[in-house]
Amino acid sequence: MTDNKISKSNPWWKSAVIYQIYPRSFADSNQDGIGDLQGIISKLDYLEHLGIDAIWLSPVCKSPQDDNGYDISDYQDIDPIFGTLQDMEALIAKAKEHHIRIILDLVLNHSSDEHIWFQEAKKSRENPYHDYYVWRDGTKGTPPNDMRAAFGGSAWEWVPELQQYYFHQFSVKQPDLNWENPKLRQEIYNMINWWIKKGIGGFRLDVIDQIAKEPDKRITNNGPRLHEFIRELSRETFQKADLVTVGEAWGATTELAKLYSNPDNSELSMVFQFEHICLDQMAGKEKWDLAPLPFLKLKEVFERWQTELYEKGWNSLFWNNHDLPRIVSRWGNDGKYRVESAKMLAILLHGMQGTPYIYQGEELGMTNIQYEIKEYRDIESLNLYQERLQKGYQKEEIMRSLYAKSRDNARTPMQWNDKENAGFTEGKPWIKVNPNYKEIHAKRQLTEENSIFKCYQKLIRLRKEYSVFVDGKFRMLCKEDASVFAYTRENEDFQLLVICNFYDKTIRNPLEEPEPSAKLLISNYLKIDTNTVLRPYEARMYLKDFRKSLNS
Ligand code: TEU
Ligand code: CA
Repeated sequence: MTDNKISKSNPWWKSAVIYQIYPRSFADSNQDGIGDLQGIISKLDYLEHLGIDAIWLSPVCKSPQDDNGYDISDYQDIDPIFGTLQDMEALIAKAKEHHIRIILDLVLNHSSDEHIWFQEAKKSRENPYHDYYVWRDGTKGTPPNDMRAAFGGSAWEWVPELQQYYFHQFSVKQPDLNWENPKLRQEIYNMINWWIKKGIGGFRLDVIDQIAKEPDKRITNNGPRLHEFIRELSRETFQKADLVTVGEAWGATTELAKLYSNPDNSELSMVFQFEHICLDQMAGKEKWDLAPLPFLKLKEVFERWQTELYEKGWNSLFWNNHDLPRIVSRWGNDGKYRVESAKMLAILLHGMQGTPYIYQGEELGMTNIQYEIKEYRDIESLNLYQERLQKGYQKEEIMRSLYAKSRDNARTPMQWNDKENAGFTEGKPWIKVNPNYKEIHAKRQLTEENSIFKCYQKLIRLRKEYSVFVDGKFRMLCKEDASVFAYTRENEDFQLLVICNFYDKTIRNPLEEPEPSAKLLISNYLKIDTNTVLRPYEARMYLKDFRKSLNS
């Protein structure tokens, strides 16, 4: 029975669960070693069985693949490694039959340098496309300033024919688009509306907080015109249809998130913010300099986001994506307690307010990888290795950073079964499969009764069953406890109670026995004999139904 309060006043995406697919690593249909659209179509049964409502597809548009598709050379065509436009149309149609919407990844901060706009733009300063990008005069060897690109090196690239530099926040093959130019903005809106007509269910907006850059002032994210641009973009495109939109915003604070996700729908549905991800990068520390994970800080960040966006905005809930290490290897335990800790992290996240995202393989508890340096494929990882070697770092130290944080941790092929290459391809995979596929794979977890997959499946089902998952008010419990993460969510009909032991030691349960009327909705241990202790990574979710206690 579904609680009918869920559907009444809320948009569909507030009770939805979204699954992210990184297409090149998901399923290969033609055995060239690269995942593709037909591969995804062949797995729609699996995804419907899991219960998800939408797929966020990492970029599949035409691209030289310098940054695995985040460098787009034609926004209205599909890259041949993934298939054709017909395959994309087939995916949209077939997914719909499985009640699944397709969310496209829009990369609007930059294009590929092989996009026709950039090819034209660099022909002359007078070319009509020149101003689609960000140029500055200068002299060779003396860039306008010392800004750095995210993947290493200067953010400025010299073009001798024009005697100008162009600006790129990511690789040299990803020139930044100039959003100050209204003609460029209009081209982007036309392109998005073309996709909306094709039946796209929503959009994920790559580094959207970086579009309003002002490099002369060293401004990259949260530029002065950012929200003006987003509101225009939304008005001209998204608001015309019933879509979900999620902006990637590394620079988002709760205050900014309330603007982005204003319930009046003037901007986006929600943003991805990264405060709970970058906890070890506080105080000027760089991503690659490893530091211990601060648990109390994690709790503080979640509490703040859950509380401040309540009725004023909307959260996205995620542990993983294609840029991040696997959560079970980061906050969990990918050895002895892999199953328990993966489920605990799922239960913890899925009880909160917001739209949960599951990154491919997360539902199986897939883990990080340790490659030899020559086996890495990611441009960021490879550039970092060279840069740090030159700076005099020890090889072992750099490898430790890559083991912990390389984006390739998330990009190993999906583990479907225990056959060669985990059933991902019969060809040679573009990136090596994690050798633990013999143990960790979908086929096994589909049959096992208490698998991680089954835990995710149940959490998705529960979200659709009880309105408290959507609108319950969050309250943090045991704030100062250094190993327990516990909270309640409450609306007029229900109270949800979630309690998790975050570490591998058995501890005393700081909470009192839940009332006998409270029902255990889900947990990660088979039997609960005693309430006085919490076992390693133990997680429990209880539901109190106020309607029942009224009646009885
Ligand atoms: O990522 C934005 C970004 O700044 C980081 O996630 C980046 O990948 C890295 O972690 C920096 O250390 C988005 C996409 O998700 C990513 O895959 C792209 O490479 C990037 O934008 C450029 O389009
Ligand atoms: Ca293929």
